[in-house]
Amino acid sequence: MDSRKAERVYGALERFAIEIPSWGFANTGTRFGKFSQPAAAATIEEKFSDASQVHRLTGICPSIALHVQWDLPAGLQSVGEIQRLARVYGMQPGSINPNLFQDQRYKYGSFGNADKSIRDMALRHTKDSIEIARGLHSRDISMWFADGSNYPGTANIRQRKRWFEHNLRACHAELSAGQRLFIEYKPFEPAFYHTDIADWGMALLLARSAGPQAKVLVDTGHHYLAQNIEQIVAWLLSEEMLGGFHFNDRRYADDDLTLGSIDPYQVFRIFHEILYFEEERDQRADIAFMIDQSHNLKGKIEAMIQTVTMAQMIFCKAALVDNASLAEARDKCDLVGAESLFQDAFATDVRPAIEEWRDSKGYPRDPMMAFRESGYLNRITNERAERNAGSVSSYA
Ligand code: PSV
Ligand code: MN
Repeated sequence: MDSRKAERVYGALERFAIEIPSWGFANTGTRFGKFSQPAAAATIEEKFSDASQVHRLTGICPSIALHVQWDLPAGLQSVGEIQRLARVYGMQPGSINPNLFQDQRYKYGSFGNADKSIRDMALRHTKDSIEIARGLHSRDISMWFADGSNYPGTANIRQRKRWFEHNLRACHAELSAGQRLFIEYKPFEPAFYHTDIADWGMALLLARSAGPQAKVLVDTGHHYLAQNIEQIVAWLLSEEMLGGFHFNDRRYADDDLTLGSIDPYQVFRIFHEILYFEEERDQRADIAFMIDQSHNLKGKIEAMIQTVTMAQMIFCKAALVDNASLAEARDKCDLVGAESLFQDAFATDVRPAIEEWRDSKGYPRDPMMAFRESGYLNRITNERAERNAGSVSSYA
């Protein structure tokens, strides 16, 4: 690799960080069954501990996303405990995710529920979550709604839109300066006829109506097959409405597969849109990179290490695209030339450069091998196996 390329990779490595989710370390499953893992985390302390291993070995995941109901069961009263764990494990609390989908009262929706008392309850929970975020110095509140309907004719779609607009405005009014409200979309599941926030256009309109600190969150698994996600990213960037990502890969729907396991080139194209935008503006895009995966079969910590190192590698490849030459090729309608710039960057082996960077920072050259040799997995398996055998707690 020539020195100009090495410099680009180094620059990418110096700035790349990605948030990992607490729920990626807990036992989860499919709706057909749960296969409990003996080493899975069951307490918030165990989740912090496991997440800190991923950061210790890679150096690129300093924060952990928290789901309020799962990780702060006492709500605001749990803030002190999270602060303590953050100190002990050297992990910052990251995005705060209100839970508006598990309580029995949300059977017919949260912000879209026809019952005002339930819409109000959902609003209260979100306001509490914003307060929790403030207490933890977390910048981002990430909203995902399961709201929708299963049968035609059963929901007043326009009325529900108004209810969403109303409550999201009320949430926005609670934000401190600097905080952000992310609105995530998803085409289907758990609702199978209509979902209130089904795509990026709906999320964008709701974010715009909520206020200037509301932005769209793109979960890569939340698209119809064959949808051009990097185009959505480019449009949101140009509208200054892209807040962050939930990265994961999928083959069919919201499969929560390891990032890059099915289509690494798509991740490359997404990263390239961001880096190109930044290069043109000569300014960093203010975007939160986050993982949203919970593994049913793979070992959870290993899967997370595999994910974040994959993200790092693809980000470096995307940084290799020579955007000046790309612009020239595009202007000349040199299609093969332009496409080759993508393909050559994607095909470049950046692993030796990444290993050198890790070495220079005191991180293991091979984080996965270092994890396997660390004995951590054996230790937590011994500590947790008996308890985990007795309970198959799950929420995904
Ligand atoms: C919903 O599928 C989702 O992507 C939301 O971000 C939730 O918070 C997360 O998954 C829970 O696993
Ligand atoms: Mn998500």
